[in-house]
Amino acid sequence: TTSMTVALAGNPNSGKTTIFNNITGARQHVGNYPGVTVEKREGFRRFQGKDLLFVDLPGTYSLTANALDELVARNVIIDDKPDIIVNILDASNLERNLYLAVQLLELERPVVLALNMADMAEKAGQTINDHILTRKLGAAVVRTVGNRNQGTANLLQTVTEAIKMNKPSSFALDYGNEIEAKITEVTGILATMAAVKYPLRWLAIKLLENDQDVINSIKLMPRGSEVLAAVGNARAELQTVFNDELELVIAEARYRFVGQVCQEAISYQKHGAQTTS
Ligand code: GDP
Ligand code: K
Ligand code: MG
Repeated sequence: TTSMTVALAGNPNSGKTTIFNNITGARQHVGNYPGVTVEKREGFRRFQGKDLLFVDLPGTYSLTANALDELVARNVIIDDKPDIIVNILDASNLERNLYLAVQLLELERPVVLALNMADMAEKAGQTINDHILTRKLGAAVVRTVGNRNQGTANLLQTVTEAIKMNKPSSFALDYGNEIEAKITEVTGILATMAAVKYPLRWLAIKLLENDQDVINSIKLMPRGSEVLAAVGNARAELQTVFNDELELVIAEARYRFVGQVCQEAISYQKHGAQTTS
């Protein structure tokens, strides 16, 4: 029988490898991704009678085509289609970590959010409302403290349930009327093309961001030039509207969304008002 695949994604130093080790113990293998020197770490865990294959993806802050680690991380998700992505977040730096989370959610795979470093967030006087995060992002939230191996069983339970539900992320950040109109237009063209391996909305956004990796692969497809011409026109129009590079406008929309989520989901205790030491 084939095992289910769980990809661990997250910012560098969010505790991914710690949690990977907590889960897989000695049952792991380290190699490289084909053709590149990026480390590939895989390990098995049997849970409730099922074998789970865990893949520790390279740590990244974003999923652009400008960095090899980021490209490897997103291509594993797109090409290998892990049954679920577990996004390990440093809960004490939630805003910065959610910037990657929204990009993972846009890839339309099932996602579980693990708020790791829950101890550090508490020490900093932060209270994070899981329900608001789940409502805003459409993904289950669990808490872990990786270096104390806390929350591991709960994470495995939540992952197992999410695999059973097999519900791809339907998260869609609202980029505003002008950009959304162009996303719809480009998605419409992409939908009529054969054998596009990417999630279409994600692909349309990446093309509008001038992502060279997806541009290169679309170029090779039948009617690729038609799509790229439409994307070029859309970019030119939008850059006139915003008077700025479209990739920056799109990045700012993500930052703005993440900022709003944090404003709603995190409350801060006054210094010295903490009940724990
Ligand atoms: P990675 O870069 O995401 O793989 O992060 P690592 O697993 O290497 O962890 C980075 C550091 O954070 C290590 O020193 C871990 O021991 C520590 N760490 C991991 N999880 C936690 C946690 O929940 N709380 C605290 N305080 N430290 C943690
Ligand atoms: K590290
Ligand atoms: Mg690591």
